[in-house]
Amino acid sequence: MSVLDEIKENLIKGKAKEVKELVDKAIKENVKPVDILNKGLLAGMGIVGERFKKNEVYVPEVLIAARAMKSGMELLKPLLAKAGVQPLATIVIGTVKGDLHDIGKNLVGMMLEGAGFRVVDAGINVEPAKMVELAKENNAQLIGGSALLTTTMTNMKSIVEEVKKAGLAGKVKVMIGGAPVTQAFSDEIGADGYAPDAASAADLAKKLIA
Ligand code: B1M
Repeated sequence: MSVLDEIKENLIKGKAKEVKELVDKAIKENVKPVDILNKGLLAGMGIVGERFKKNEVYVPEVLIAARAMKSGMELLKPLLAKAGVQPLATIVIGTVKGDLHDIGKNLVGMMLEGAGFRVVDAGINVEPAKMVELAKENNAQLIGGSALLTTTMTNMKSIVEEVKKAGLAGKVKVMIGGAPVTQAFSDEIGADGYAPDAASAADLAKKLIA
């Protein structure tokens, strides 16, 4: 098995220590950092995402795999920056105003990172204007809002409105999700997309920037 396949397989199993050691080994063997990223780490995270979508693995397995990815990324990040490898795009994510639930939002962030995005996490209980401010500051192409309460999901509409107010409609796409959110609600408030789970959120983000 090649070192890249070993990285992929160990990441799928969530073996953080092994992933870090294997990334180190690959670097010492002069494997290109971009290949370690795409054919090792992101390939493994992609498989975890697909299994999560099919309910073959659950939240804990995804969290453990994401932790393994992070351990490998620690070594790889400076090399990728040196090699001029750019993330796919930047996305600002946050749980909407009034809402403190962040487990799903964090999972979405990890999947997005696993898919190659730069993620700016605005945290919980985020004012819609703050999301837009962060998008401007970070030159983000996407904003992702998460809501778990029927009473707070309505605040997603304010994000869409703030994006329009800032003259960024079409330039900064808004995607939304969370247990009470639906495609119909997304259409109703004029969001650019809805995803039912974290792996689909990464797919949607890729579609929205294509
Ligand atoms: Co709260 N809570 N909670 N809670 N809580 C729910 C959501 C609830 C359904 C429980 C219930 O009554 N059965 C209910 C909401 C009812 C409703 O509005 N319809 C509820 C309530 C009422 C409340 C309080 C009001 C309770 C109270 O104080 N009286 C209060 C509100 C606080 C506030 O936010 N202002 C509250 C508080 C809390 C805790 C703090 C105790 C804790 C949160 C801890 C934390 O997040 N750090 C908590 C929890 C844990 C839950 C439950 C049990 C679990 C939520 C969760 O993390 N799910 C929940 C009941 C349940 O769902 N069984 C409940 C796991 C997570 C992985 O799933 O977040 O759906 P989820 O994310 C998924 C997808 O939705 C999607 O991807 C994720 C992964 O696949 N997704 C996106 C999420 N965001 C996305 C964004 C995207 C795309 C996809 O694009 C950007």
